[in-house]
Amino acid sequence: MNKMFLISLPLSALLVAGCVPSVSGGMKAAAGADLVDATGQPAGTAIVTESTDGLWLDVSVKGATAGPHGLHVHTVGKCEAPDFVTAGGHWNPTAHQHGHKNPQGPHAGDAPNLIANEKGAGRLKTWLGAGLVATGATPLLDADGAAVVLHADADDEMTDPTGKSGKRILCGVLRPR
Ligand SMILES: [Cu+2]
Repeated sequence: MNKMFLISLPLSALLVAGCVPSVSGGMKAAAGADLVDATGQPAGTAIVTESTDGLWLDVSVKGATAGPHGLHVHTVGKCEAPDFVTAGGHWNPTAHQHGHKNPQGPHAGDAPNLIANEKGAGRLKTWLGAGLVATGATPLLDADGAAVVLHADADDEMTDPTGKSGKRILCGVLRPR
């Protein structure tokens, strides 16, 4: 067997994979948010990436209770503690109902549950669907912006309009990056 071939194959695969976003220019971090809790303390970050296949959301949190938490992009970029009601409902430019398990769903801002570990930390990366951050007919960052919200309870991904995910415990205003 050719040893060089064995060694070079994974390296070249890595290089190709690593080069695709920068070469194509198809992916870029287009918006980001610093999440805060009800007392205003930093509690995580969110990044929205715009790609040729739509929008990706990558959220990292800390200080949550262990277990599943509803996670959504909400339609107003305003996070007033302690209840974050100012963030409005879920971002829903296509006028669908809530939840990936809802036949009439989902909202564009619906994400799967984020699972926090025993230390209260969790990360979730998910595809939000087709969409654009700042351009097009219904951009994510429209006049009143958008926010990322983590809830106290699990999202049943079915019940319109909230998924019964309970109180809003973390919130972050999405801003262009
Ligand atoms: Cu929500």
